[in-house]
Amino acid sequence: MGLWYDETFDGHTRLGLLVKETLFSGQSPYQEIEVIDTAGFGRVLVIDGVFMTSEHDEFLYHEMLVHPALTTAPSIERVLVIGGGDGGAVREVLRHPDVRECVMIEIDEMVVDVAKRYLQAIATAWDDPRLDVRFVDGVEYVKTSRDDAYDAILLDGTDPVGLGATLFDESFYRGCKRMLVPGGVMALQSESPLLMMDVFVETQHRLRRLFSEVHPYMGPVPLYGAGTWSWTWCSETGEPLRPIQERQEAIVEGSRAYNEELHRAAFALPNYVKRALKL
Ligand code: SPD
Repeated sequence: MGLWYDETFDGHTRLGLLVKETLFSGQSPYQEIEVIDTAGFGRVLVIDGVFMTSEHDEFLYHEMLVHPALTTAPSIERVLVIGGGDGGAVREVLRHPDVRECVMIEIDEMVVDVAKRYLQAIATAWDDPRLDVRFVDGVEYVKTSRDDAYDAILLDGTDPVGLGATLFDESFYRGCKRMLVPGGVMALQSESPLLMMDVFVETQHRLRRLFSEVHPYMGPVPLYGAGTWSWTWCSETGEPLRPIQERQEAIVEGSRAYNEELHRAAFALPNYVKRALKL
């Protein structure tokens, strides 16, 4: 039979991974952190019993969080990532040669330490001189940061329960908007419409009250919530389907998932989502 690790999504659905070995298990001041080596998904980071990222499918999540925003923002010299302690998002940000500075705000230093030790296949950009990692609370950071500080902001948080819930607050989004330059782009992970429709819809409503342009997009991430995942592109101006061609071409080369067609297709929403959003 072997040892299985199950994540229970909503009390009546779970995903189980066959564990070859538990590589790390520890308690930080904030959360329980584990790294398991699995037969199907390679090494998997688990926080408070929730699968966060896996060697096998992390590219599907991180490339789609980062590149729709960074190929469409007018400028991407200064980029902020909030969360993302596994390092996958900043790795993708720093593939863009136009990025001059990437600040990553992660509350839990242990997540980064663990990623550096056990998730080297995912977290490959720690030594990039453009990266500035700060271990502070994202909510506090946003409250105290200056206006117009960033060209693009990426929110790579956990699910909206416990520690991660504050990264879904309207006041937090308002602070992020204030930190964006005019025309800047924010993208965030916005949960699974299939499994967490209420959270997805409420998130869209909060964002729509703040930004003129709010565009959810979708893609597969087998590790999360029954496989269907969403992200949301937000800005005051512009639109997500007008990527800057040279920037996009440069990043498609070398991406495992992201390309021009996928960028366009991801913003085509299925009817059940359009109806839920009254689009
Ligand atoms: N259900 C898990 C959702 C996790 C989303 N963020 C993962 C962080 C990966 N960098």
